[in-house]
Amino acid sequence: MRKVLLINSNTERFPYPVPPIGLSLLSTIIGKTYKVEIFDGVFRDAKELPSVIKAFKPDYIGVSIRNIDDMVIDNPKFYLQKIVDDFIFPIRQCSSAPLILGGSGFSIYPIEIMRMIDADYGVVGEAEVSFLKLLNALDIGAEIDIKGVINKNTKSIDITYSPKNIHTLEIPFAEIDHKIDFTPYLERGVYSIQTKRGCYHKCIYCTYPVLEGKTYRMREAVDIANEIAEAHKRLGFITFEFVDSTFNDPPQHAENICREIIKKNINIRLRTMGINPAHASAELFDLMRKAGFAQVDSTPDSASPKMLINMKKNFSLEQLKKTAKLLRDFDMPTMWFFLFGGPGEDEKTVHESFEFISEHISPLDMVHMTVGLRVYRGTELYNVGLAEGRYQSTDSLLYPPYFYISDAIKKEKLEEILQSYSRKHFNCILSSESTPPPQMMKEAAELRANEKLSEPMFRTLLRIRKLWMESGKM
Ligand code: B12
Repeated sequence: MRKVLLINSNTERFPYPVPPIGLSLLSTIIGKTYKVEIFDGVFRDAKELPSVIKAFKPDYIGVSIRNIDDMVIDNPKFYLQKIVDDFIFPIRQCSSAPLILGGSGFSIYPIEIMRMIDADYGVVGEAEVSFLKLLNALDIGAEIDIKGVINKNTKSIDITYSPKNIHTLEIPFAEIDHKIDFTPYLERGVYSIQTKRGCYHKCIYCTYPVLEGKTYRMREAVDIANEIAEAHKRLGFITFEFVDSTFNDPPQHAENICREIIKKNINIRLRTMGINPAHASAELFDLMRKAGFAQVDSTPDSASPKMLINMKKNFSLEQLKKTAKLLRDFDMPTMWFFLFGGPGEDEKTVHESFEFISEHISPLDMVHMTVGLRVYRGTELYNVGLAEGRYQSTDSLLYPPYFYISDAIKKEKLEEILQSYSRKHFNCILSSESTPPPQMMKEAAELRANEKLSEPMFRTLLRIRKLWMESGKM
């Protein structure tokens, strides 16, 4: 049996370590015909890689590139260079196995990254089918002509993956804990679950439709509940997190998933990103609470009626207010995300968002405020910036990361307003300042232990932040 080493090159542990669900899925698919091992860079030191390669002697090496940068405008973390230094370079030094790249970060910049990294092949987008085909073709020395597969000489590729007329998603259970040592994730991490792929929203800056396609492909609700129940049986009381672009779209899918989980009658904690206000309802939140949801992320990006239109959000301010009220009524701990600086943003629109934040968001909930929108090819914002002459079509925007900020407000003014707001509102935090200092983490951990708090960590951190701000410590 030929051997494949899959490497998770994501070493980021903020805001918490995320397990390699994509590699776990690939491992299940190719594991039927190949011997597979996953090296998980989140918790294993990349320095161990050469000895792992020497012992395992892989015929192929696949490296997953999830994060390129952290999308923070000031002092951005640029992960890619570290991946080259800590993973790619040592791999090339100790193995001549074909090196294959993939992953969501890679798929946003496939051509640029193939040029930057000395790899043999790259698989763009989801890879359950194409990666297996590539390995099979390499086994027999066949010509490589597979949709989504590129090499160093590829000049261009249509990165928009849009399967037509497919409504179901058939993927195996990821069984992440069978593929990697899951023990360290039990402390601060989550168990990732994907319920569908695709996104039909048109938010101008977003890569999700580019990466996953513009139509939803859904798994059966009962399968998702079974996957959760089985993992729960193996691991006990853990947090499961949905990694879908938006959780409650289509709404019936989300509701059905909750109903199936409720039927299992298991003690778990659930969380999700992407609560879309257009389809939030009391029925949905009631089901979510009963299923075990302990916290959600809500990403309206703005609460200015003008900006909701400019950013092509699919909901109105009224729907957003209704969602905020439902979240408070159902006492659902929520992390809110706002993106400031999109096309047309000015002082008035920023203040409109703040009006909403002050009046409708519980002070117990955290509000993340990001300055500037990271621009990616394949998005409408990219074309806006191009038309405004901010960059040329030949500029890659990969490094340094390019951020869009409306000329009607400019970076300095925007930062000044957000900073002054965050000084007055302890629950409003700039993305660039969102990593809690070690002392704050320590105090939060102590408070949780002493008071036996089971609330989400962000709420405990906000308590400490409030104390620090009131006592002038920050
Ligand atoms: C869910 C999610 C989150 C959740 C994670 C929750 C969790 N439990 O995992 C949260 C909100 C915490 C999060 C945080 C961050 N995220 Co995020 N996240 C996503 C999202 C929406 C889905 C990722 C996912 O799990 N997909 C499902 C799995 C099954 O797909 P996959 O991993 O892509 O794998 C498939 C393919 O890529 C491919 N593949 C993967 N690896 C390999 C390897 C080989 C060899 C091959 C051949 C193929 C292959 O095959 C797989 C199966 O088809 C993506 C956007 C997207 N739609 O992809 C952004 C995304 C990955 N995140 C991104 C970023 C930047 C971040 C943060 C750095 C943001 C921040 N400043 O905090 C952090 C980093 C967190 C960390 N510790 O790494 C960016 C990365 C691009 C970039 N700019 O660098 C993305 C692409 C969003 C974007 N802006 O476009 N994220």
